[in-house]
Amino acid sequence: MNYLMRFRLLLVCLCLAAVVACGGGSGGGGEGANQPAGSHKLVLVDFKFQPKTVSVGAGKVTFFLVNDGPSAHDMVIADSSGKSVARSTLVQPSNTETFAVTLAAGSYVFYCDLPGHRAAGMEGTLTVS
Ligand SMILES: [Cu+2]
Repeated sequence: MNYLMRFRLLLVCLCLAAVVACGGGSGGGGEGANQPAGSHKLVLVDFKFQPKTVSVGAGKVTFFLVNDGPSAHDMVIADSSGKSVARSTLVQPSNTETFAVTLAAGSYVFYCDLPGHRAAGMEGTLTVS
């Protein structure tokens, strides 16, 4: 394990600790939730992801999904063969969701799997290296 991976793991642990520490606090989640440190922000609107080209390091990856459109959306990650490897929960309009997934190096696509959304343009490419 190299230094960068150790650093990323440390960040993830710190994030988890912060989430636990805030557990009994003033609500959390939903609109206005803060982006976790080290996470990759993706904005979901009707009908696209912003950005639609994303590069991350291999290992545990945390996406911070922000639904800025009028419809609910989710995020599915599929490998180069088209096989789904992860799916976020449904993100309601004006809500945010933290979506953590462990990914090996490779080329992936991501998309919203609600009916018609991907066809309307709600997809992107994810490079893990
Ligand atoms: Cu969608």
